[in-house]
Amino acid sequence: MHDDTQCNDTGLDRRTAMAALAVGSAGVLTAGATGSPAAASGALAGYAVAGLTDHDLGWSVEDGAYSLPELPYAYDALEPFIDAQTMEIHHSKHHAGYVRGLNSALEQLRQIREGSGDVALVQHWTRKVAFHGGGHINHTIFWSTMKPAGDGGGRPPASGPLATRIDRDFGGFERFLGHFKAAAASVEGSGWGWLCYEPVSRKLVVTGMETQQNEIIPGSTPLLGVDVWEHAYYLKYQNRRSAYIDAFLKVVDWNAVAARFAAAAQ
Ligand code: MN3
Repeated sequence: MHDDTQCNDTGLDRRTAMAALAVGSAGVLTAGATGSPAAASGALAGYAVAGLTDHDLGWSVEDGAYSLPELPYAYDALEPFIDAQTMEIHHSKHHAGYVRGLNSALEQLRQIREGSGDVALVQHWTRKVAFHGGGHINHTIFWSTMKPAGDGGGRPPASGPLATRIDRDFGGFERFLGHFKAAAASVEGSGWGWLCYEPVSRKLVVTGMETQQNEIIPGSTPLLGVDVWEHAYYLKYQNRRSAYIDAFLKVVDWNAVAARFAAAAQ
């Protein structure tokens, strides 16, 4: 298994990475915590974050830091598809670790700007912001696009703009599912499978993501992601990643995905 503190190889500069985290909310990260200008738009490691608020991300202006947002349901709510023990560890340990890592990296960059930190480590801490910031955002989206199967989770969109667009861009929902599952299953090592909205071509796209931020089309907006890090499924599914992906699809909140699409495609 991979640990949550690994670095990555993204080439973002500090300003880009930090500005990116401000997207979709009123100056999250940049304004209070760091003194950097908040960006009106941008991209964290290649994707734009539409529809997430300060509250969603646990941002506190007073503290100048993030906190772990609560789940919108109980740890056992997604049983039997996602087991309670995995959910609890995933949220309270792994997601919490990304929040801690993000706050720590931002604090280090602040100290560098104020002259008490080691300027030679700007690239290192910038990469940590991209990695842990990506982890925080990805998991926040992940939790918010699942719901219990008994409460409508897993029910595909029967109609509406998202259903229409999936038909147009993928040739039907089943073809989309095949593409999405293959992309997620074939991520090498730790990463994610995503359905994104790509604003230049104005199309839905499916892509794999390496670790928490790499290999995403720049500027695309994540709509639905499946976490395929082993910590997301190994307790229940061991090496059977595809079985876990099938189970995940039983608890997708397609109404939430449709809302994210509506916000992204405006
Ligand atoms: Mn995870």
